[in-house]
Amino acid sequence: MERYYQEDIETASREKIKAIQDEKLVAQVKHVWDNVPYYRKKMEEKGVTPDDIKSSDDLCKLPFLSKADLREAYPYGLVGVPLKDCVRIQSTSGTTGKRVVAFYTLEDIDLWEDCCARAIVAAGGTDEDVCQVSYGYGLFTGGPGLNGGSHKVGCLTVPTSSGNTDRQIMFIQDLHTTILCCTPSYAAFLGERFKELGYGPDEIPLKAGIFGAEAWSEEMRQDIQNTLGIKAYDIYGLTELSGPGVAFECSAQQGMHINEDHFIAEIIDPDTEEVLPEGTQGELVFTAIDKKAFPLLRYRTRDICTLTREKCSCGRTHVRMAKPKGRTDDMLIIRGVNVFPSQIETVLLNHGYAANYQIIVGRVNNTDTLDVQVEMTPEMFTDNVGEIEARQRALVDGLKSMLGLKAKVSLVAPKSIARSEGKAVRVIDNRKI
Ligand code: DLL
Repeated sequence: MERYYQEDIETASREKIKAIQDEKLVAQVKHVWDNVPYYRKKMEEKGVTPDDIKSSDDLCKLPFLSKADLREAYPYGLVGVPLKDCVRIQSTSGTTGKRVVAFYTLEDIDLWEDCCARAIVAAGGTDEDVCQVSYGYGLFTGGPGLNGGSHKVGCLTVPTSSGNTDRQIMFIQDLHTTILCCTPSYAAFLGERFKELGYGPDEIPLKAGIFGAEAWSEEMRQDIQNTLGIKAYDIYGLTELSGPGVAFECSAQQGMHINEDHFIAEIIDPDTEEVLPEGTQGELVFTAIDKKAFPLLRYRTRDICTLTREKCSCGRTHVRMAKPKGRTDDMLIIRGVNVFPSQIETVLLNHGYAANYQIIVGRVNNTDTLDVQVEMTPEMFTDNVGEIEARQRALVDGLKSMLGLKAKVSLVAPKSIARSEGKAVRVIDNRKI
């Protein structure tokens, strides 16, 4: 039987969800207008006042916020409450430009942790479970968010943070950890290490994993599920909107339910900013309707995906988002063709490889080059040149039919591509240098 953390709201009728959103949005717009001059100015420029926002149907009248706004308003320009009411910040790793710094009141943290608790219960978690949180702790939201959710569910929480793989494995085995929370690439790495140590899936006490923070394919899910002997659940979120738990997967594993009592989701055309109908692929935009310290309205995530309100077998009524296909900013344009790393990953996993690969893009004589380095698994490792070449050719063909592009494929020895304890680095684009 399906269990819920907050059944009333998770299974509420669409009418009830809309009524909640309408009421919260109207109040949130007023809060932002009164307390965030940066956004008020944007509203004024668009000729919108809080009086124009009478329900969620009016959301489309509001201006968008983007990462550029966050940079411009850094660090305090989008904070909606006096700093004495903020109790914490979290921040992204920020590879380019300024980091994103998000602020929280105690109530904001409470609702964030509720979202994570919903995800843990949806993955089968109860107060009988041992939940190992192997996302990074500190500025990254993964560790603190899932840690808080795990407490709320009453799991015995093991805050290992990321890294130190053999210690992770020791705790899993000794404490009989049943739920593992980490990035999918780290879960795959833990799976490899378990295998090396001679543990089969039946000898690992884990039953579920809650994996997110980066894009991962269905094929990678199957792989992780098989090596660890678990059911693997996706979880989505971003620092700007609190962290993990904006959306989470249920037992149906058919998309992630967005916590619509806290976030309103829209899909827009990233070029025209036009709102697209349900089911159409585009950029995901979120409005936080009850977070007070960092109340972002119509925030453009750059994540590309689709939404569906089709009935879900788990009984939850909140809208579902598909696995994000990638980000507008990690979509590669190679010889004019749009390529998402996730498409390449799908081909590799379909050919029996693990998700240990690197995509290197370059430019020679004004033509883009696409180089895919893939690790052989220990089982397929060989020094027979003919066999390696045949395998490489098979991948070149597979990539050609998926992308319509000719790539160069190099098979490399097992373990030669660096592993990540957090988000994996898949793409090296030398064209930008
Ligand atoms: O990655 C929050 C998080 C922590 C989510 C732990 C899930 C688990 P940021 O570092 O701000 O926050 O990165 C947010 O990561 O816009 C997506 O591009 C990507 N992302 C997050 N979850 C998923 C997912 C955290 N399940 C950015 N699938 C987002 C695909 C994801 N991409």
